[in-house]
Amino acid sequence: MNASTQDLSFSATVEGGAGGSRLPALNDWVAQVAALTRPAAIHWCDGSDAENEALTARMLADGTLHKLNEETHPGSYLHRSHPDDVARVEHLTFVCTTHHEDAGPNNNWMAPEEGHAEMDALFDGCMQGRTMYVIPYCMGPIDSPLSRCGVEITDSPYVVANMRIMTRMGAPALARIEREGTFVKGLHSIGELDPNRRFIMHFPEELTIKSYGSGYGGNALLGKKCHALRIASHQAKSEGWLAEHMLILGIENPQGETHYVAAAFPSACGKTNLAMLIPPEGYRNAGWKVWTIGDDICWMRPGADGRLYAINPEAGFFGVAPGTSRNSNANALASIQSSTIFTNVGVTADNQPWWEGLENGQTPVIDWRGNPYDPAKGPAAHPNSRFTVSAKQCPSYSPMAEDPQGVPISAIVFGGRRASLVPLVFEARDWTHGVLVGAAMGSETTAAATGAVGVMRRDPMAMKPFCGYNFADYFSHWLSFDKEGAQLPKVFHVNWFRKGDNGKFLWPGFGDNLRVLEWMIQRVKGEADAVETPIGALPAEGALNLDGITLDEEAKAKLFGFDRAAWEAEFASIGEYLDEYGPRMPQALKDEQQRIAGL
Ligand code: SAT
Ligand code: MN
Repeated sequence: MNASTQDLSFSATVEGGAGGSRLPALNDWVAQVAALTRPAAIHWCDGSDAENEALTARMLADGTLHKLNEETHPGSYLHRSHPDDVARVEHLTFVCTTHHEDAGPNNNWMAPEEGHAEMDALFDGCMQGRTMYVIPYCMGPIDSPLSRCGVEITDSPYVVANMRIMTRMGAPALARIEREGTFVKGLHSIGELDPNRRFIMHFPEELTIKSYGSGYGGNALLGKKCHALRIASHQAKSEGWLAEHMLILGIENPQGETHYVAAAFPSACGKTNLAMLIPPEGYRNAGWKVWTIGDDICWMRPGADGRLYAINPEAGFFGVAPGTSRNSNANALASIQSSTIFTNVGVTADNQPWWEGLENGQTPVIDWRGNPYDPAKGPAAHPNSRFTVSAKQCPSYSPMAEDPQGVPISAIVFGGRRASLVPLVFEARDWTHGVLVGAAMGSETTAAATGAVGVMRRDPMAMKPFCGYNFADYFSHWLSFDKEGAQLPKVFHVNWFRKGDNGKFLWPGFGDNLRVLEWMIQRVKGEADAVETPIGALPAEGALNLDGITLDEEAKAKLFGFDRAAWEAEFASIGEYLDEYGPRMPQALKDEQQRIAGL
């Protein structure tokens, strides 16, 4: 152990791994945090199986985890979070930059000194009697130049177990951190799990995160939204790359050619399903395959050939359980048959995990709160209940996901949940238009964050909750990629969620979304026809393969049509939205909005 770790002004048992690092800056920070939070023990995580087994045993003993049916779900556990702690809390999430303007109207802001003072008061003595875990992790393949490292300090063993699945955690990450000397500092405590003493604060200028009072997902697994999106988007801006809320998939055609697509959708809008798409039968028989690289986050940067190369910084999936079935996502279902942590799902009489839409013929007896299931009291699984599983368990996981150079992106897709107006698919005419399409994205809210569900809000590039700086600067950054030598992907917009007058979805979705992806790839190759409209290019009649599915006239008109009057109103509202950002909003984007607003 390094001398600086021994200089603690109080005594804590140090356990696990090397019990310290070779990096004085890391040891000093751990010592400072320990002096503030006063844990009973400090555990340096090495990521080993033995460590995981010991932690699991501890969590089974104290009720943090419940063992699920070992025969049907080997190595799998259920965690029930506090019922007031089941989703991200956007109103308690802050970006603390020196200048308020740098955080932008898209973020809650606090001055850094004030933010630190607020958080440090909460952290004062909060780990007494608890073990403090030090988790070195790497976002992205350990040997990738696109990857970035962090260290999360937490008093939640559930967080450790999840971080072990979601990131490359432990000894190899620590070795990289010791070599590089820099890392993102994430401090987390579940505190009292009191919603009135809960904050998620980001200090992008210091590469620091402080999160208190929640043990749930994106609030607590700091490598995910806090680091890989909010802090990373800030880093990416200064270093010339992009940190995005996007899935990445590969589409292999019958000729054996694979095209990679990155797609941004808000939380709980089907990213995991699209990333793990199973081609419809006709496509399967013809030899089409879909490969999963990632389901939530994409880091990309221009390569020597001018194309954008992308990695998935994560190593696992933190997917929404409800709705996951053999029909909707057989790959996800196959992935979660073993070694999976389920959070806030129901359980059956024989102790199997259960959620609405599982459609396996079983019934729940216990709900997500741990009470006897009573349909009158709501669903058995919380609508934002989750599974945490290693990406390696996914049958469609691409070997290219581990490639340190990343995969070249042929198309970028933006999409939201829009019951009306927005057709199934359209193509932006160039990069600037594509950035506007992303900036103008709207979607109806979901259960992934606390608050009302089903309310339409602007969610540019699905980054509203995750962009760590002013959206106006973010759009400028996006526009800056269009420079000499760039071979940028084509940009598309999709809407799987268009409804008919009867309130039912018009497009079958799921596997059939491959038809839309096929059209995009054909457009990339210059092989498919389109009709130009002011909002972009729509598939020409017959250009998108509809063999084997029936769409009535209303569906065809709404999925492939363009309603001029309704879009005029939409563009007026987009213009108002851009104006909210004042003079910082890039003129090129405003000009683009004006160009189309005339229709
Ligand atoms: O809880 S998370 O933020 O990790 C999941 C999501 O909302 O996308
Ligand atoms: Mn997400």
